[in-house]
Amino acid sequence: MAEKKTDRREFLKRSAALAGGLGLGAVTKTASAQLEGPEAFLHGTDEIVGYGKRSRFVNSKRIPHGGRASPDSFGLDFHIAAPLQDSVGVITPSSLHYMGTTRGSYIPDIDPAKHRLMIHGMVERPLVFTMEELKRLPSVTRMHFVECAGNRSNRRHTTVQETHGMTSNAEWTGVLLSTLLEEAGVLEGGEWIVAEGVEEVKGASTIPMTKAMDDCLLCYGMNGEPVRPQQGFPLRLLAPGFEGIFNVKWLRRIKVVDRYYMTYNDYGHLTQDPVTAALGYQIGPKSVITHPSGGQTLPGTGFYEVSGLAWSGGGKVARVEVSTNGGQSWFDAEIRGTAYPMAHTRFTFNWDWDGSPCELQSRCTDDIGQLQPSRAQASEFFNQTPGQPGFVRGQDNSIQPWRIESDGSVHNAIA
Ligand SMILES: Nc1nc2c(c(=O)[nH]1)N[C@H]1C(S)=C(S)[C@@H](COP(=O)(O)O)O[C@H]1N2
Ligand SMILES: [Mo]
Repeated sequence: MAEKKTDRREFLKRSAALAGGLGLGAVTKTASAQLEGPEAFLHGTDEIVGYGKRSRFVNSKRIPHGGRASPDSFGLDFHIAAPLQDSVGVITPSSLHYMGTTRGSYIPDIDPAKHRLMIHGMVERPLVFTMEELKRLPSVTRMHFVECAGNRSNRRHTTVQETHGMTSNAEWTGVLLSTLLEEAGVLEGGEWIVAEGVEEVKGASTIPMTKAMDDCLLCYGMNGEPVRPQQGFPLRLLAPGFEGIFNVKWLRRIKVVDRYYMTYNDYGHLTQDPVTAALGYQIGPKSVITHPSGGQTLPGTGFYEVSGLAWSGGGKVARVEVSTNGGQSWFDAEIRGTAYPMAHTRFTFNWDWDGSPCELQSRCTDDIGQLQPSRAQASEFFNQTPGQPGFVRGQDNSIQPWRIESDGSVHNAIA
């Protein structure tokens, strides 16, 4: 009880400080305008009663990634980026979740009643499951991000959707892969699994057994409803924190094998050692400010809540820092809500903009102590040709700078 009272008093004190000290007055200057009624009323269409739809005044949309049309002239779908600039909280709505297909795909239209998952290879008992059977098993629900290894920022990108839109975060529900592997009984020497989707290129990936037994999930649920067709309906593999490509969609087969298999997807992951592989597949600690971000405009000086997302394939987000002077000094941002392992975590930073040009950056530290690198550090690490700018290969988890001009416009500040 006593604790509650203190909390409340603290809150009021803080609010007062915010209203006075940070110039919230400027934010509320339109409050005296005439209040108007709604334009119209929405009636009992299927959109209201059957399956809800967002307001027609909300038009946040995904866009094809990397200048490649999706669908292309053959009707194949390629990577599509999520509008992170409009995101609030940590959940990406299923309709806005980024979408990845390795080499372009027709999205399979699968009847869940006919779908089967086979577990075979180096196991005591090969097993085949219907979706109904999978749903009878003990389930888990977890928050996890997925990120494409091709989620890279470059100086031609103007918005955070272009620089970082190939990652999203959802609440996933399904069965732990370990539950099924234990049921099948992995034989001595079964060090890897190959997971395969139903489409022509099969979306196959080779994953170390330690990861498979640790936290891999076979998901049928996403954000409280069945996984969407674009995300792998009726069943997808989730390898938390691993590069997007390992999260096999439209999953139909898991084969336990004794060595690394060179699948179509694995051309970029040439390592035969399960431990090196597991580390190399992990997304590094990463963060980005989503507001203010490229293409947005600050309407005036005064108080702003700087807000962004942080994540890491190595664990939970432990700390996020924000710089308002191009990385010369750093201040702790506030972590909003719970930082879950391998999940987007929202951070905020109270900021008073004095109207002068400046550069905003954020950097993340995860709970195994990894710190997000600067762009120079990351590109030095990955660049095979010293002295050449840009990334030759490898993930880009470097710090994203946003420049604010004195007119309030926000720009990508990558040199
Ligand atoms: N079956 C299958 N699974 C796949 C792919 C694919 O082409 N086929 N693409 C992968 C890639 S490259 C990425 S980045 C992620 C994207 O997951 P999402 O579409 O749910 O965001 O799925 C992976 N799983
Ligand atoms: Mo991807």
